[in-house]
Amino acid sequence: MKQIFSMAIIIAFIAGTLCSCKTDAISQNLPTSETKLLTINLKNTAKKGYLFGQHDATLYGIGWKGDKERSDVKSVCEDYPAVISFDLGRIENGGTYNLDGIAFSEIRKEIIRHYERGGLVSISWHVDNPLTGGDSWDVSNNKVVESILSGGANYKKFQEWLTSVSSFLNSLETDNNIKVPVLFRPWHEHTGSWFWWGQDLCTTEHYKELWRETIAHMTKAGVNHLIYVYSPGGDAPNYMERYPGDEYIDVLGFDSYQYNGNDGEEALKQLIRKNLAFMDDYCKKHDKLYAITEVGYECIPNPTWWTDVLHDAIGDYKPCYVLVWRNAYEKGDEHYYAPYPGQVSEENFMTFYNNPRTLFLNDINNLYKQTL
Ligand code: BMA
Repeated sequence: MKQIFSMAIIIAFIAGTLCSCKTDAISQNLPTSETKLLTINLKNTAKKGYLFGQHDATLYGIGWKGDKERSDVKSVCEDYPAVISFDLGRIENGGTYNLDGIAFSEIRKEIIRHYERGGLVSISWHVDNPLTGGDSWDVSNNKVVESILSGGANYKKFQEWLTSVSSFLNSLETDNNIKVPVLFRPWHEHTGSWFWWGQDLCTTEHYKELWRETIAHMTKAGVNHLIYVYSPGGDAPNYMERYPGDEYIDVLGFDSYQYNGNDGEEALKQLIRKNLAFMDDYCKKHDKLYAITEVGYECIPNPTWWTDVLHDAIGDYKPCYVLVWRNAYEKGDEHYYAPYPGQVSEENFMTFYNNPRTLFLNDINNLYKQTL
């Protein structure tokens, strides 16, 4: 954190955006210097390799929950994932715990802690259905999005839900009053129809408006430490159809998983290559970053999956980060995406870890030191 912060000062100073501009920056909702720095660092690290990430990595793992300074990835390679993602689902109801049973106070602590280690943080939001009272996966009604946009019957309620999110985001502050920059990834996997904001559940215009109103709310609430991430899911032949626009999005991504056991390997590789090829081309032309925002093979039964499938599929493309989903503590050993000691892909994960193109926490801290 120290290195990052010092570098933030140097860069911000060079760009002439520091000191007396701080108050102005807040009133105009310009991104904080740390947020601008994060974008610069992501661009720089993407030239060298991709940051490895995992969802909820330090909150729990297989056979444990809530242990301090622990992560299954760390137990395997003695290093933390460079990126850790967290989810705010259920914060909208004023609840104490998120949809996976983790207290928001713990999530806040871990976010700040990971930033202080030098790591990056991403946040998704599996938000409940504001019209039916069901969860994110309740797709029983195709008027939900319309109902929460301005003019809709649930507009006010949804603005209050957004306030719960913006208040939480604004509370992500270190003891030195630095707001932790966040890769914010709402409304994900909308190209499928499994969430109430999905493809068949709203129109293109309503989906784009949902993004615009979300960002407008954040801006009004003074949330100026977000990097916005767009992440369609699955095959997404219509990847750009509902893209809100370059003025709203900083990072393009996609979510994709291996299904059908080892037979699904080729399908996943092709999907990864197809999406990376598209994003690489688009992002070069539009000066954007791209990432694999979620990927994985549940329970990783292929002992060489890390090198032979994931890394092989990524090839020479330059996503800035690649993130696998959670090691669910509450599902026995049936729902996990990173190895833990004794898991069949553990050894291969070490080969993956030792590849110079995969970047973990120690790598970013070393890279930033070199930059200084
Ligand atoms: C899904 C699964 C669920 C979980 C949700 C949000 O992919 O892992 O068990 O509730 O993500 O984390």
